[in-house]
Amino acid sequence: MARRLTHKQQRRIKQNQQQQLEQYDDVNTETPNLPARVITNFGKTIIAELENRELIRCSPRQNLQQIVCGDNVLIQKLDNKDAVVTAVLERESLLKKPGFGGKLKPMAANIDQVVIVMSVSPPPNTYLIDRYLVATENLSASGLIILNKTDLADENTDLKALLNEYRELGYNVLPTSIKDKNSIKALDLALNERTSIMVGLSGVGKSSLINTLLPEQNIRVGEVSAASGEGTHTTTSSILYHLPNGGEIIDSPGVRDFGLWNNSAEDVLYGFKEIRDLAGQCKFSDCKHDVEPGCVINKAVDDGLIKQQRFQNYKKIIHEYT
Ligand SMILES: Nc1nc2c(ncn2[C@@H]2O[C@H](COP(=O)(O)OP(=O)(O)OP(=O)(O)O)[C@@H](O)[C@H]2O)c(=O)[nH]1
Ligand SMILES: [Mg+2]
Ligand SMILES: [Zn+2]
Repeated sequence: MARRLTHKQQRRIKQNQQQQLEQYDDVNTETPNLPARVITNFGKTIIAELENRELIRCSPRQNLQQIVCGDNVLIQKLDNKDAVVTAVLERESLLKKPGFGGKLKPMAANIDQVVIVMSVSPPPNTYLIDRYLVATENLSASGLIILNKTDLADENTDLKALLNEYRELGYNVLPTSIKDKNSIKALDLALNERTSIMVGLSGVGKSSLINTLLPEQNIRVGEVSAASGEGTHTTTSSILYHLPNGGEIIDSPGVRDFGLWNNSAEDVLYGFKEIRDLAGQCKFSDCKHDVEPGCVINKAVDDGLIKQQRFQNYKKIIHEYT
């Protein structure tokens, strides 16, 4: 569920913003500050949406933190086409992604569901799913796993095993195909009333799924890509779309490699919920869950309570990325 701010929180945020704004000489305090939502940005140019759904091109005021898709901001209009972002409202959550040199950079804000999109072909990669789930758990967001392009599955593809493994962990898992209307309906339902972001490798069908959900939204894709000068098919910046039944979906550029995420060991453990529930019960408080005697995690793997594959991915992520 999308969390709504209480009146008290809204008042506090407003007061903070006013104080922030008054520190800057370059901000015109006569012009009204209008609330807006960041739909997309390319470089320093931001496309924000006013409460009446009007889109406006903005540049950020100097010294503002990096603004991302999904941010709630205040803007001041310069004319009918352009505006300045004067403040970024407090974020409920911030999803980051690996940038160049292994540094994490902000990707999208105020997300409450991460939709991890995999496709039948090439086959899904549990290591990538688990890495996205680590990010999801640390955001306190829900995780939805999509297995797209089911129309390409042949009798040799064992979809059931993979779907069940994550369902048993409590994640919502949906097989989809842009050619199967019922699967798109199920996806629509799972996105209802939430702010979700689609993530996954390039080419798995994130944008296609959104286009199938929102066929009439092609116009906005055109608008935005014309403004950015990008004529290509592949998504190059995150874009937020409204869903007809309430809620929002953010399309994001697919990753081409697995990058470095630089999570801390605590974050990685927190990302594996069935493992974190048992950690702390090992004989040694600094147990690395390797060869130590009295390791509860290793026993749970032996007993089949923790899946071998998940434990291997946990160790791989701990070793490579911390
Ligand atoms: N057969 C089949 N093809 C699909 C399906 N969904 C998407 N595709 C195709 O997969 C290709 C890539 O789809 P995109 O939607 O651009 O993939 P993406 O995940 O948005 O890729 P990036 O923007 O690069 O991250 C396109 O040629 C789509 O037509 C599906 O359910 N079945
Ligand atoms: Mg795309
Ligand atoms: Zn242990």
